[in-house]
Amino acid sequence: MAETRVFDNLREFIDHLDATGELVRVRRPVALDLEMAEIADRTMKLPGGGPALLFEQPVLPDGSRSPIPVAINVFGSWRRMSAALGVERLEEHGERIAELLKPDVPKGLWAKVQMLPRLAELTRVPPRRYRGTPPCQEVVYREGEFDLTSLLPVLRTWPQDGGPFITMPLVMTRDPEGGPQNVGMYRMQVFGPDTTGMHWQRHKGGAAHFRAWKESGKGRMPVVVALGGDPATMYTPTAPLPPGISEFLFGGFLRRKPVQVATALTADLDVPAEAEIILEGYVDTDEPYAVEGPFGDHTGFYTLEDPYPVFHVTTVTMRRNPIYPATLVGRPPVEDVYLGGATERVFLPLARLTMPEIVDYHMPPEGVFHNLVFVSIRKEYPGHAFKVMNGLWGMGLMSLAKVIVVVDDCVDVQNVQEAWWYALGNIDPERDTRFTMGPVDDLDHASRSPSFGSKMGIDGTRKWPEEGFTRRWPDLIEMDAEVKAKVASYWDELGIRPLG
Ligand SMILES: Cc1cc2nc3c(=O)[nH]c(=O)nc-3n(C[C@H](O)[C@H](O)[C@H](O)COP(=O)(O)O)c2cc1C
Ligand SMILES: [Mn+2]
Repeated sequence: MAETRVFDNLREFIDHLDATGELVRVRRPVALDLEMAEIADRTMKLPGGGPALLFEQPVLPDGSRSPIPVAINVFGSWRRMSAALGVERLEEHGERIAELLKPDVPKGLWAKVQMLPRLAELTRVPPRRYRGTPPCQEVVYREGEFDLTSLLPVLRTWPQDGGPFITMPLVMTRDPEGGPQNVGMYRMQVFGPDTTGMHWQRHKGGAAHFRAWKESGKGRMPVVVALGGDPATMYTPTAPLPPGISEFLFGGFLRRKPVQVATALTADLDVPAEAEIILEGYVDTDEPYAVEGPFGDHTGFYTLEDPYPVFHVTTVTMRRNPIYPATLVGRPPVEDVYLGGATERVFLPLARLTMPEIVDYHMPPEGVFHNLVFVSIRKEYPGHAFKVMNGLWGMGLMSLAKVIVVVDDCVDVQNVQEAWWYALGNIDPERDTRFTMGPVDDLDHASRSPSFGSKMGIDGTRKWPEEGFTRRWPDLIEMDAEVKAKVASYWDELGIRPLG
């Protein structure tokens, strides 16, 4: 495994991107209202995802300059996403997880000794408490001393958006009974000087905690939001970790170095000590919801107005010279392709734990994560493709998948054209598709009711006689290995190249 750098905070990561030619500093003043989003969108749609951007002179809606620069697209390429997670290839983390999940304790002393590094990795994982005043609490604004609408350079990204939205927050909550805290990335619409929306959708960790607080009758639920942190930790709230698995623990695992945490000033919640900005406050479970949205969303459509809880900010802490991290959410492809892509690679071994027949899966950007999942399997029995679909529809946030297409292991599902070619050629549509029902993503604007709808499974595998296929199934075309090798040996001499 290649040794790669571990970054302790966002500014170190940005300096690294600057030094390696992955960052463009935008020095001219750029309006936070729509203009910055247009630059970000043009950048993210460049081949390979474009560079990271640091806007040094964000212009607030009243025409004044914010002293806080805005970082966008820091995760927006495979190279940057890998660097953020401390690896050269994202698959390395999948391999590390697969290694940890191996159930066998080997026999023999030497084999046991060889296992030790695997276990030592885990002792380096739990978060550590920062000693002294953490960087994220260098400056403190108490109630009445701040106005979010001018303090933070928050973007309004699309013309019909209901207002400015904080798009890259780490939202920390805890169950009223205690236990590990959750960290999720849920957008926050800035409503006023000290209030925002809290857009945790019903299937998410924050929403589950909210329901538990409401049931407990305890009223105000403490919520703390971090902006920034080390880049691995900044990614973790986007990952579909099972409930109860700590994002900070996972961040430490990815970094191979503990996440430094500090206790928030007003709540029993931990924050990444190296964050740029912290918003502390509460959601009052007895307060009526407020209208959130519309918001130009991951789907490429606007998510319409919907009622969501209100986050009251009572304290803001920050570094002396903070950087404000943001992302642009919108029509694909944007930065979330790489955040979601990292999750796809890192979580493959977990899917394989219960379904070892899965060779690979892929959620292409045009499917916006939940709309389309390609899966390749080693088919071993009749109906195997349907077994795998049903398994995926029962697995965490994968349960939200709208269309699942299963193909054989010879197909590279990362190659979407290849996956469609194979699946479409192999189906008799009536025989090989099935519909079922289940929870769907809250962002789905087509489902019959919010967050509930139908699903389609497509069995694109080679059909077996036991599945009722009585005709002869043809072989795939493949050239003889010998002939291929012969032509390959003199191919370059022929001068056959792509035109212009
Ligand atoms: C840029 C970005 C913005 C997101 N915004 C939201 C959001 O507003 N609401 C939401 O429920 N999920 C949102 N998500 C998805 C969640 O972060 C994701 O489902 C995560 O797994 C939730 O973590 P949890 O299981 O701890 O709740 C967003 C993801 C990204 C990458
Ligand atoms: Mn979680």
